[in-house]
Amino acid sequence: MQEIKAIIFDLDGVIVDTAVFHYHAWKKLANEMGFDFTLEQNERLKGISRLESLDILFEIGKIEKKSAQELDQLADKKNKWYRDKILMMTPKDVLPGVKNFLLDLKNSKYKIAIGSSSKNANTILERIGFDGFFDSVVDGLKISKSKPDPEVFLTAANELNIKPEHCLVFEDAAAGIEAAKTAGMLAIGVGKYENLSNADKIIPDFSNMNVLMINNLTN
Ligand code: B16
Ligand code: MG
Repeated sequence: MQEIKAIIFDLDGVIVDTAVFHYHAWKKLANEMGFDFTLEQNERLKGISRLESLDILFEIGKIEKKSAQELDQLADKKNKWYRDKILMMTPKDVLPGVKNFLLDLKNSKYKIAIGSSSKNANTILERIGFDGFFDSVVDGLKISKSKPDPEVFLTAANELNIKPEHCLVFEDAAAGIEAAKTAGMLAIGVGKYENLSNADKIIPDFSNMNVLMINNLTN
């Protein structure tokens, strides 16, 4: 493995637990349309854009295709419920170990970036006190194809001026692991093996993570 020079973090489910807010909002929409939506089914939506997520939800609920205007209205509705939750976030919502690890990285040779499919990424970063903290933030507003396409991570590497093979990505979603690997980066899963079996390595969370442990992840 090549030397690691940059670390790219997914946002939802890695820095903060907003994945659960997405789930509750999609479940509420599914329930309104007359069907249930389980946590297991929600795994398919992680890292995927809002409208692509709605497509998958329709497939799960066996709902007939709607017009583009109706789809936008449903996606907006879900996004309003989701934003109600993220607007109440504070720096206390940063997941355990993440802040210390990020500070450690900032004080070392590594560049750090966010690579998220979310159009709400900057709102979340402001709420949790990480506004202006990262060397690059690539979110759903900067890309045209969401994960599993590698665009989000390749754009981050480009903004950092670091080659993809020198980048390590932390991801909680199967689609994100695929995106990182397609980009030619080291893909580290954060969470459970059953959802992240394609990752190069998996960590449960960041509670024991520090800069020295990056070497363990590259071997
Ligand atoms: P929004 P990530 C992704 O963020 C989420 O995992 C995914 O569930 C969501 O649909 C997507 O962002 C779009 O989010 O509706 O806020 O634009 O995990 O790539 O940080
Ligand atoms: Mg995620």
